[in-house]
Amino acid sequence: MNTSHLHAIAEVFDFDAPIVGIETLGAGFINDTYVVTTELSRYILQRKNHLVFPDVPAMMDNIWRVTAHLKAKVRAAGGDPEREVLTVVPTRSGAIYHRDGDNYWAASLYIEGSVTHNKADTPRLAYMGGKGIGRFQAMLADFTEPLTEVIKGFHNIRWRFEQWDRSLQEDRAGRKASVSEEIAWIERRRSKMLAFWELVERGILPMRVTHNDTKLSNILFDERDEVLCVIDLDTVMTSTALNDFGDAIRSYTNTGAEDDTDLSRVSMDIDVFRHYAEGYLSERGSTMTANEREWLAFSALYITFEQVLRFLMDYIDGDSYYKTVYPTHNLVRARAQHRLLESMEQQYDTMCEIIRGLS
Ligand code: GN1
Ligand code: MG
Repeated sequence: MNTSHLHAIAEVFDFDAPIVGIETLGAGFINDTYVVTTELSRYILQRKNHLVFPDVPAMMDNIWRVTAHLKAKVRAAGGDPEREVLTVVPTRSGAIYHRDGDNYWAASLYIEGSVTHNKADTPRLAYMGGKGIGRFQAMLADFTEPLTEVIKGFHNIRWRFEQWDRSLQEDRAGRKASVSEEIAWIERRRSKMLAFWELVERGILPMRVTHNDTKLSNILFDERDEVLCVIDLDTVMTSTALNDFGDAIRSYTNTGAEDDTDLSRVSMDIDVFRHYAEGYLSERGSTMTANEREWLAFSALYITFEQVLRFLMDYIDGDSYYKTVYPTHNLVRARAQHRLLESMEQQYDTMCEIIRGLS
């Protein structure tokens, strides 16, 4: 993005002082993120990917309402709502996003002194991450307003299978024949995964406000590694809370990388699972139903399976969704996530025992 254009975009937002610099931050797969420094403070500026989020205004409205609810809770508990909850910064004309041609932009406060971690390499970090998401969900347990489903069927495996069947039929990039073994991984587990989603459809697992991208790096910690707040609220929606747990387990417990080329490095670290579950249940325990508790461990398998499907489907589609660095990147990701899934399947009984032991 051209620097002067970026400056012009940043000028639209209601920042506290003249802008002195703009730098790129991080490397998400979806949005482009910048840090804007003014003479007085710092802000986060993001170009929201409207190919992934077709209705950015509705997405920003979800974020606005959910953060307002969280801020009220934090205020009532005597906390600092500007540090413990993400704060959306409106434009000078009071809008919660800015549209520039085809692009949508949004800004938030940069929380000074906060740090993120990419890997839960200590038991305490895993525990604190679980607490962070557990608390987020507990504070939203009484949020009953409807939220827009910003990405249709995001963790709905029935919908993912519809997309999957269409992808295989179209075979847009001509890659299908080369991944028949991987396709079989998906098909073998189809009915089991659909059976889980049916519990959600039948109301046996309740619908709640969910974050939908609960990796460790989406939690800000303070200097003492206490949880400050949960960020990246783009995918906040109504779904089963179990998937927030499952997605965290998928990302926290992996002893390898999400796109590891060496599968011998990839497995689920059961100790990390235990610590995360302890932290999560310490905050959420009392707001969970018996059915949620019973299916908690399975949600890790479900979400990891979904990720194998999504990476593989994107490979088959010709890499149109995830940013990739090299041509087989999505295939490598799918294989590495499949290895993780197998490791979870092998340890599933132990995972269930751990959850029962914490009840
Ligand atoms: C995407 O861009 P990032 O890292 O926040 C994706 C998640 C995937 C993740 C895989 C909106 O998240 O669902 O789990 O990549 N987000 C969206 O690393 O599709
Ligand atoms: Mg995300």
